[in-house]
Amino acid sequence: MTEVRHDWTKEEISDIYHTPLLDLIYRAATVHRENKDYAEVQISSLISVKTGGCPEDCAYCPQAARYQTGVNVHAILPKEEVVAAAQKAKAGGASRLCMGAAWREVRDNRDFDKVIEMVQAVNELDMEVCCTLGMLTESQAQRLADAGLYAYNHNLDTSEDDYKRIITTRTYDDRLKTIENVRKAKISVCSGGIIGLGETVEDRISMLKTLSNMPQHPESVPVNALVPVEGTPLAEQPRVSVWDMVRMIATARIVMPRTVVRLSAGRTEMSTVEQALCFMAGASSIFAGEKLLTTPNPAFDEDMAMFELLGLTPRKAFKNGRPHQAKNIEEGVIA
Ligand code: SAM
Ligand code: DTB
Ligand code: SF4
Repeated sequence: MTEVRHDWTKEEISDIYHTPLLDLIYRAATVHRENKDYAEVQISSLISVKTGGCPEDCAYCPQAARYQTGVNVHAILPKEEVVAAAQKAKAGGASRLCMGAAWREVRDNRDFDKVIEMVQAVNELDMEVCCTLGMLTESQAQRLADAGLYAYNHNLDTSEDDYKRIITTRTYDDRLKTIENVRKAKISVCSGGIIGLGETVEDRISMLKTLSNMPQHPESVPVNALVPVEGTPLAEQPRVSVWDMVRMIATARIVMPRTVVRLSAGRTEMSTVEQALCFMAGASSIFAGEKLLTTPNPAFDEDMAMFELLGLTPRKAFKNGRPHQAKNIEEGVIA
């Protein structure tokens, strides 16, 4: 197994990122094989439990109230609808359901009580449950953990320096604080970013430095390609090249060798060949199901055909135990 480091410098990460492409893929694939069952891919399915009307100004997001994006705004879903979606996702091969809410932060109100009930209900289906609800206090994180939450998604999106260009209604420190609160509650941390926002390569490297220098690496790191949505300030951004996706995934794999690197938003624009390169470069997870939160994603059947073709198998739920039983990722206990 590769040594897990928390002291990567920008120069080191930059050298890795800029390695000639085939050498980079080869190195990342080697690290992947030394640390993980490379043919096993974790499948998460997303559901938006509260859509649109968000007070934040994230420049990429179709759910921000201030942009006219035509998103189908709705209040919190009934628990039954979420349970039905979880059952469908499980039948489609997903081991994890991730519930998203267009909130700036969690408030201690009836809606949070409803989310807690959803977490309990999905947990009872023997699925890993993940939430992405915005900022959390320590006690809210604990409440989610007590309800059986497995993971919490809270992305850094870009570098600390670039953050103000993308979001002005909260700070990078707010983001890091929530991640710390999630850690304290012994919930598995899912945190990554988006490429294609107009960031520089240095910004990508700087974000990977922040993630890989955390005292404990996030158990999962989603790498999203921007899905440009009409009405958002980033609607006219060109699509990122698959080579940038591959470089980002490979570099994340090398600097965080035991982490689950998720090939996230943007797959509808990618061919099977391009996705295969991402798996080769160390991706070990996807979001499956025909929708992400509000935008399209490949259907379960298409993904299963791809898995069959590439010889990949879906990871079983709770393969590495439950987070509160785990000691830490360095021992490869949870992911
Ligand atoms: N409101 C919560 C928050 O911001 O943490 C949770 C939901 S938010 C939609 C979850 C993540 O989705 C964001 O942090 C961002 O990384 C990703 N995301 C949103 N819109 C996207 C887009 N158009 N393309 C790619 N990723 C996107
Ligand atoms: C993550 O990193 N990507 C997912 C999940 N975490 C919540 C969300 C992608 C959203 C893409 C735009 C949309 O569908 O609204
Ligand atoms: Fe709101 Fe999250 Fe979208 Fe930002 S990314 S506008 S916080 S839903």
